[in-house]
Amino acid sequence: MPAKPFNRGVVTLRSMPFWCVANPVGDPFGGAVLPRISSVETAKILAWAGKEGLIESTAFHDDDLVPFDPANPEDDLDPNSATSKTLAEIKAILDDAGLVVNTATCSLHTMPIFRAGGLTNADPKIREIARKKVQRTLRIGAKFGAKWYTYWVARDGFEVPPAVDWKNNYKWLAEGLNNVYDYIKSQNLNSYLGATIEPKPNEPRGQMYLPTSGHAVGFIYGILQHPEFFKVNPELLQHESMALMNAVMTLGYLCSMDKLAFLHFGSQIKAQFDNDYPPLVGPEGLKETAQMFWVLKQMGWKGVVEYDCHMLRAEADPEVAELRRKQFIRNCTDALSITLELADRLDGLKTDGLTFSQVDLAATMAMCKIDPAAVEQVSLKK
Ligand code: XUL
Ligand code: MN
Repeated sequence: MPAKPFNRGVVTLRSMPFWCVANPVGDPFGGAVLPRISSVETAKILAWAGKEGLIESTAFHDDDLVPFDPANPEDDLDPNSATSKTLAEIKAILDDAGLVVNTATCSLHTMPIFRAGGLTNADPKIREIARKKVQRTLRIGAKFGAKWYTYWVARDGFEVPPAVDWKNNYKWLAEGLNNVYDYIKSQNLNSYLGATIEPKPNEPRGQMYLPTSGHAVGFIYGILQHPEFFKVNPELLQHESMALMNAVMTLGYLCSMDKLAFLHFGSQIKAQFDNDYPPLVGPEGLKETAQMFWVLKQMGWKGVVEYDCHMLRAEADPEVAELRRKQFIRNCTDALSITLELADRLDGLKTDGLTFSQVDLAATMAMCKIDPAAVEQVSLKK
């Protein structure tokens, strides 16, 4: 029973990842609030959301679905392994709800062996484990028909610049991503349209090697063997706002470079740690969020919007954990609908003869559906 594509405005599909729904919402100052749920239980909540018409798509890290044992990196190739059985069970649940998989990503951040980096780890033995884990993720993604493979920069970064092997770190990163291309092609993993880089300025490392979308595009063209295969999935507002970038510019830039694959979507207080608030939740970012979807329409982009956020820890109630998880999905989807409506209201905005400030006020009135007659238009008086 394939879900109907969403196809509203610039958004073709709405995607809710496994890790966002399963998130037990701990933070560095306090532990998990919600009970942990299995990958099969998470799939069932996602299937519920699909059947409710809230989402059409999902995404996962390899170990959101099944654990990884470095001593047995090909367990997924054995049809009788616990891994294969769990994957088959999850696939049946997603298929029944008509959910498609937007992206598969390899977690190179959770296991302590990757604490000093995954693809850029200075230890060739760790890089080899990372390579095998990426290949297994690519195979798992292909089983689910994943459209993209995502590399999030994760622990590939540093705290101590003189301790970094600058002559090699970007070469190792390129080797890791060239391997993604080579493996997809050599194994005929044909569901993949391409691979994406998700930049982030810091967290979990003090500094990360691909901090912004600009760094990611430069890296793709500067060093990768198949630049046409790689695009970017920025996380907006969060990741670029952490570095005081403007999301509208990021999207205008990525569309101009033809490098926007899909969006990770949520909300953020500028210059803070990665808040991962649900879209439109939090004290700031309303204009920027609406303008993001306005600029995508201007640029003629259409594609998948994937939420990448979690419920507020303060509202996570373990007594009603499943209800909160479901409300969280509804909130994200409501926020996207509200945003699309706000962005539509910016269509046809007349800017001729107005100063920049007047354009901003006119846009705000249009977005908030304020009748110009209802305000004394002193700004337009000389
Ligand atoms: C981290 C982040 C990740 C990636 C997938 O900030 O956004 O969840 O999206 O690994
Ligand atoms: Mn993300």
